Amino acid sequence: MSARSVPIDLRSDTVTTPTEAMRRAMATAQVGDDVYTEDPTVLRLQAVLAEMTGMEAGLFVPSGTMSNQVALAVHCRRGSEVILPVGAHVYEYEPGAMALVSGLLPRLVPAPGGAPEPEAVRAAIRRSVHQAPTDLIALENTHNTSGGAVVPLELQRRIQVVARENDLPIHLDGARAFNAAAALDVSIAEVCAGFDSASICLSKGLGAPVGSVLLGSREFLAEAHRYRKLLGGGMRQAGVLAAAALVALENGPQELVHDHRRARRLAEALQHAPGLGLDLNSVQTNMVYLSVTDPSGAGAAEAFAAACGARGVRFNAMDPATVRLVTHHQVDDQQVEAALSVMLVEAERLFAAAGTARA
Ligand code: TLP
Repeated sequence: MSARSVPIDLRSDTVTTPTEAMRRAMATAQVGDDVYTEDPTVLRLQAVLAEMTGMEAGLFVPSGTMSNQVALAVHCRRGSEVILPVGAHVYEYEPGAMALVSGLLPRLVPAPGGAPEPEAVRAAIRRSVHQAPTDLIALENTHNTSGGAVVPLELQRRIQVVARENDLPIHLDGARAFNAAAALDVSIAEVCAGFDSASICLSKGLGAPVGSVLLGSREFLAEAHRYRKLLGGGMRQAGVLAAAALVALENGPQELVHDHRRARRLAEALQHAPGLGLDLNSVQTNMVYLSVTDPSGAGAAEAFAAACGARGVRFNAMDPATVRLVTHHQVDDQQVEAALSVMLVEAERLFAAAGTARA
């Protein structure tokens, strides 16, 4: 491996650092107090993203987690349920915020390809006096724990019909909606169409250092502004961050196909390695979820991640038997090849040799 390619960080697309162009934009950004809605750069970012997504307006927030949680807080009454796909980030990775902040319960619906069947969503809606009422349906596109799978737009529309028929709002966790748009070769507006609110992250594949934008109607966002403040997300001169996000929006979306190609390359090269397994169909964007088992059949994700990490190739164990690799614009083709050679050698060393010894 060349010195340039070490370390290679495949833990997440959140790990990117700001480019020179972003740093220049940050240094010269015009700013004001955003709690008073007086930061011109934040206002421009919100307007640009609202225009791109076809939503009425936007609100800049520090993170995707805050964006989702503010949306839930505005849409739902305390003690109600939110229908979510199994594995939804809102439930799995936002440390219980929906319960702690808004007093909400998740109603998880199986979602093998990233989104539930519309009829399963319909069946999950609660109305009886004996039950917590359903106040919201939320989808995630792309769906992280399904391997970054893209939810087909036609399926989104059918679930939106169920929401309308039941007078329920529907939210999109679009942390990686631009990846979905790139994979489907459609506009970001098409991915966001039909949702009452959508959360878009600038700090994932697009490469901005910080920030997400919550999109929706002006009325919805007026209330969201209050919850953002309540949660400590009033960032004052946030234009320095919005300036980087604007650069990310200019250059990031068209680059995502390269991240997707590189994830595919990783998946294809690793699929038959000892101890590793994956469903190639699930590799649709910039993520690769790999199963890792040692020769006894036990989960060995931590051991594999630690062995590769010690050689400069970093990725996360998501559970005892699964690791996740995520590509982003600061991992190039050469680094992908360098990462592969480390991973293939370590898989062979950890899993094939032990297998032979046991046989
Ligand atoms: N996801 C992170 C971790 O929290 C798991 C990652 O590395 O993938 N929605 C989705 C679908 C996400 O994947 C994430 C981040 C968020 C929301 C939250 O974004 P942040 O990290 O900005 O709060």
